[in-house]
Amino acid sequence: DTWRYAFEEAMEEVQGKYAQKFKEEVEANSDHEVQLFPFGTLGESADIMEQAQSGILQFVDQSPGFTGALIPEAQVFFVPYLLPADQDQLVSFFRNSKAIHELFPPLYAEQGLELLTMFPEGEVMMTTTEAVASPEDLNEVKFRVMTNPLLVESYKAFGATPTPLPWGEVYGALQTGIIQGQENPAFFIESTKMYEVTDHLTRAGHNNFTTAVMANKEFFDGLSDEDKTVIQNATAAAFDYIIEYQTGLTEESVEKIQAAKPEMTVTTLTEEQRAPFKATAEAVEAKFLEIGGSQAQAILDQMKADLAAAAGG
Ligand code: 6CS
Repeated sequence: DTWRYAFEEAMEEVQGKYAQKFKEEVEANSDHEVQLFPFGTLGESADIMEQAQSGILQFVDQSPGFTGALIPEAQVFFVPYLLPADQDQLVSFFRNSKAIHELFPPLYAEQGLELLTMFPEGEVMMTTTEAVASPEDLNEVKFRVMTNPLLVESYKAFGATPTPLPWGEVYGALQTGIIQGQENPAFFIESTKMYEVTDHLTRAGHNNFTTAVMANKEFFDGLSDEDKTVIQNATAAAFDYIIEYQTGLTEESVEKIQAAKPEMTVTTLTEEQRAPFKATAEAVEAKFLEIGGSQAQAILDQMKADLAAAAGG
């Protein structure tokens, strides 16, 4: 039989690479086939999630950036400066986090989803039409964010006017001036040519892009133990692969952006410049506890314990 798997990016972007590896592993170790649906073939993130919940799709990759309304606790990934900038610590967190492996799965299960994995896609960077060195520079800037209430709050705290939009509308909205900024990992800014419609790239170090892969729960629960093992092994192999795949990807992508558009400014904010952005974290965290669902406190506490463990402390 054929299992259908949709994701939010193109085939040669990070989620597509992950999905291709997952497919390869499943097909090498079972008689099942996996059919891949990249961004645009079945709709926006919200559409593919609905299709996975209803069982039209067996697998879906949807980032917490779009899962906020469904699972309010998943908004925790938008508390700025919560995840570490250090790649080894970040990977260790994703591998070992009790929040991810034990606390989140029941929350996804309530929505008819079997959470298979979460993985990082890279440092999030801002691209804007005017240079950004401080929250004041974001004043009056209509800044596109994913449709996640806490991400909206975090950009409000950064001084911007957050504008939640599905991905498919972002390029056009920048082109026509409806918005003047957006954030994404470098590989995605490069592959989707966001640099064509913005002029300044800013690294505030405030986040890493997290994504999640899920199966329809009824489908998953109905599988034989053997098939469940095939899926779990494919998930683990694809996780290792996608971490390895991303080695050097961020800096290579920044270089490609600069080569494609030499006049694009690339600015890594200094610790001093980051300070006012970092100062917003406490208020955004408080907001998370307010709007992050009944398990918000438990998730945040566990995340912090997991992050401390990943930091070796
Ligand atoms: O900004 C977005 O909406 C998209 N960014 C990435 C890196 N992946 C998918 C998502 O839709």
